[in-house]
Order: sequence, then C-alpha cells, then structure tokens
Amino acid sequence: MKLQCATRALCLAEPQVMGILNVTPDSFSDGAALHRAGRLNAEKALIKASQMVTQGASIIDVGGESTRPGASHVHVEEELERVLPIVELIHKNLDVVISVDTSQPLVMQAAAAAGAGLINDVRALQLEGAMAAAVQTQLPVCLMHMQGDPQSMQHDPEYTDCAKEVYTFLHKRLKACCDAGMQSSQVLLDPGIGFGKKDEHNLELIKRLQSFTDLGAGVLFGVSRKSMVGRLLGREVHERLAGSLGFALLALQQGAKILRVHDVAATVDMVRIYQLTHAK
Ligand code: 7PJ
Repeated sequence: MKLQCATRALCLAEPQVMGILNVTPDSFSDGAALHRAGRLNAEKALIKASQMVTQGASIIDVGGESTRPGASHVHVEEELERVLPIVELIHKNLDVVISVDTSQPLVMQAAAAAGAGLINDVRALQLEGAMAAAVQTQLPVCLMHMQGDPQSMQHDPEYTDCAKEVYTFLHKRLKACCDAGMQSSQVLLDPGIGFGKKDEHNLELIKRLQSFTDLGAGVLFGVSRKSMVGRLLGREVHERLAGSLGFALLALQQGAKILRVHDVAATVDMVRIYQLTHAK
C-alpha cells in the first residue's frame, strides 16, 4: 500500500506519524507560540517542523484555519497568507511530505504548486469547487467526518448510530472521490474525533475503528491533546500525552495507518513498540 504524495511515496504497510504544525494565531496548543506580535514567525515554524522530522514524522500537517470548537471563520486570503510561506519554506528545506489542512479549493491548488503532497480536508471536499481542485492537484486526500461546522458542532451533537452514520458518510465521500477520478488507494478516511461528537460518540468510534478499514482506504486517526482526553482524565492541554498515546495505540491495533499528533517523539516510540509486537 503506497500513497503517492507528489514526488514522495509513503508506505502504509507501516504506521506513519503526521506531525501537527498549526499556523493559526488562536490555536489552543502550539500555534500561538509561533506568532510574535500577531505575525507568524516562519523561522520558528520551520524549526518546529524540522524537529518533528528529526523525531520521525514522515508528514507535516500545516493548518491555517482553526477548526477547534467555536473557532471563527478565516478568510481564504488570510489562510493563504498563513499557509503558503510555510509550505514553501518546508518544501525548500526538509525532506518530508507536506499535508495541507484546508477545505478551500484555492488553498489546495496554491499549496500543491508550492510543494504540498497531501490534502487534508476536515470537510471531506464538500465545499464548492473542492473536489475538482483536489482532483486537479493529483494529490492524495484525507476525508474527515464532521457533523455541522466548527462554530456550532459541539452544541449537543446527536446521532442514532454514530459509527454507522460516520461509516456511511465516509463511504459516500470515498465514492464521490472515485467518481471524480481518484483511486481509492490515494484516499485516506478519518472518523473525525471531536468534530460534532460527544465523548460517548468518540469512544464508540474508537472502539469500532476497525470497521472503517473495510472501506478499502487507509485510516487516519487524530486524538492528540483533544478536549475529550482532558475531560475523561481531568487534564489540561499539556497533560494529555499519556491519554493521547493510549488512544493512538488502540487505533493502531485496529488498523489505523496514520496518526496525526503533536507529540511526535513519544508517538514514534509507541509505534516502535507496537511494531515489535506485531511483526509481519
Ligand atoms: C483533525 C484534523 C483530525 C484530520 C484537526 C485538532 C483540531 N484533520 N484537523 N483529523 N483535527 N484529518 O488538532 O485538535 O482529527 S484540527
């Protein structure tokens, strides 16, 4: 199983670690530290990316739109200004697949031209023009499930059968990608932990993650430092590593191929232990 990310191939026979690089000024966990006087410090972002690569990340996920619960809307021009210089800088300086966390067709195309190798869309290519733009880039895509939008998604989300509804949604979006000309081997699927879900929904999705691997596309999983970990354990953002690693291991055991995380070094250690005990 190989994901062809522009000039770089990612082997999904082994779990891959995607390091998160938030370039939003309001990010809850690390983006704010990358800004000085409201302006992104590109050098700092490159240093952070470079550290994550050294620690074993094979993908860096660059995001310029905050999608945390209640986050406000970002104009596409501003998203471009945040994301493009960082994509260019990483592309010039580091040997790594760059993923762009965006739902905007213009950002997809510009980032691809600047060296991005993967499109990560929390709206699963549902914005107008997003599917066509993604197809045009010829890059692999990650389709994520979200109920509602970031502004209101945590206002009492409801499901009859959460795992089934998320499965059906991802199946439909995967089919839409295939109908638009993509290969299913170049699509990743993500249940979207914390995106319009209560803790009970998140826990159900994690327990039933294996079922998503039936869809025939690689599964990407992101729980790193999320508020659910905080609520379940009573932990602040910077105290959520152990809980995040616990969930990530459960995801690996159920066939997840890519882990999207803040703490790359610790996650890579955990992945090594997983691999040593799951020799092929
Ligand atoms: C996710 C994401 C996720 C994918 C964010 C955060 C919020 N993309 N972008 N999956 N989360 N594919 O990191 O807490 O879980 S932003």
